[in-house]
Amino acid sequence: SKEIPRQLLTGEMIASWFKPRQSDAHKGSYGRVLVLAGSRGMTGAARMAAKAALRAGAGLVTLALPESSQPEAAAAIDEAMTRGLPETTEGTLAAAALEPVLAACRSADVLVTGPGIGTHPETVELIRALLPRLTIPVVIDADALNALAGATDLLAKLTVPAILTPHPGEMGRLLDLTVAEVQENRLDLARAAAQRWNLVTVLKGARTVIGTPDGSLYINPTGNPGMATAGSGDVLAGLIAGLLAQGFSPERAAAAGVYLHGAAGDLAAGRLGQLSTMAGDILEFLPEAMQSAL
Ligand code: NPW
Ligand code: AMP
Ligand code: MG
Repeated sequence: SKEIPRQLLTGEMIASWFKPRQSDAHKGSYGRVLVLAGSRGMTGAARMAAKAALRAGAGLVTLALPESSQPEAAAAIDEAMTRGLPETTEGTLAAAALEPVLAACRSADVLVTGPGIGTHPETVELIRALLPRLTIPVVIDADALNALAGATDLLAKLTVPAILTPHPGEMGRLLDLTVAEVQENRLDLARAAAQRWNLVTVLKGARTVIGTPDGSLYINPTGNPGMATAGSGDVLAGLIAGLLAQGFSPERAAAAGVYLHGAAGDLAAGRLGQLSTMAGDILEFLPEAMQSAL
């Protein structure tokens, strides 16, 4: 893969993509993010994605989750609006959530979905029915990626810009490869997926690789193994969605999100140590990471 053009992300590159806020800006100027995430027992993933979208600077964030989890989610996050959706007896998103989700999408600029939704067959059905009907850009993470395993033809049917954020396990499920096979071929696979499905593919892990539909690749130098901790990826998905909602192109939202997420993880590990770093700490250090990069 020596001949593949690739670029190492730099702080200067990222900084040049951010524009100062207009003095007459209002929250409507910075986009509305709909976070479709969470299920009974995994509401933390949903909250962290929502908080990351807010930290990224999105104007309005709505967290939509199974109705029995709504009170708990609402109590733990002040800034996001919440919305309860039809659920299965197991407290996961039901297939009947499709119309309410499409309605919520009509008042959003970006959707991020997958963190903590689980793999209930009805949830899988919902995600598979939803994606082809979307009219807003989407970040597809975690169990929304798993819902596409064996149904990747749906990705070719997307009519909106999309960003996939698989870890090596999720990438393996999508492509029917082992984790080892994914890791041996990270650059080629990220690029091939991006080109095949005409979307941005963020293949996570040490040195995250970002493939774009035009065939170019970015490699991220930030981050550390302290970020191999529960919820780390959920923060990244929300962060990218928050940037997308503010008008970043999918390529730049993905690249800037990955870079800043790693930079926040590096600050957290510097202060707290790699062992003790938690995903919530990545969220806490995001402002400092953004201020030092920008
Ligand atoms: P192994 O174990 O090494 O063989 P899953 P998940 C592999 C939610 N969460 N390098 C790994 O392989 C998420 O949002 C909720 C190599 C293993 O097979 C999801 O919805 C939280 N391999 C759901 O949980 C906090 C790697 O992938 C597999 C790799 C399940 O997500 C936690 C594990 O992946 C969590 O975020 C790497 N860098 N990374 C909450 N508080 O609510 C992964 N693998 O089975 O998709 O499980 O990622 O934990
Ligand atoms: P997830 O597995 O979805 O929670 O995502 C994990 C996040 O942590 C991704 O953004 C990874 O790139 C990041 N991460 C995990 N392990 C490492 C590592 N060894 N070095 C740098 N970043 C990592
Ligand atoms: Mg994840």
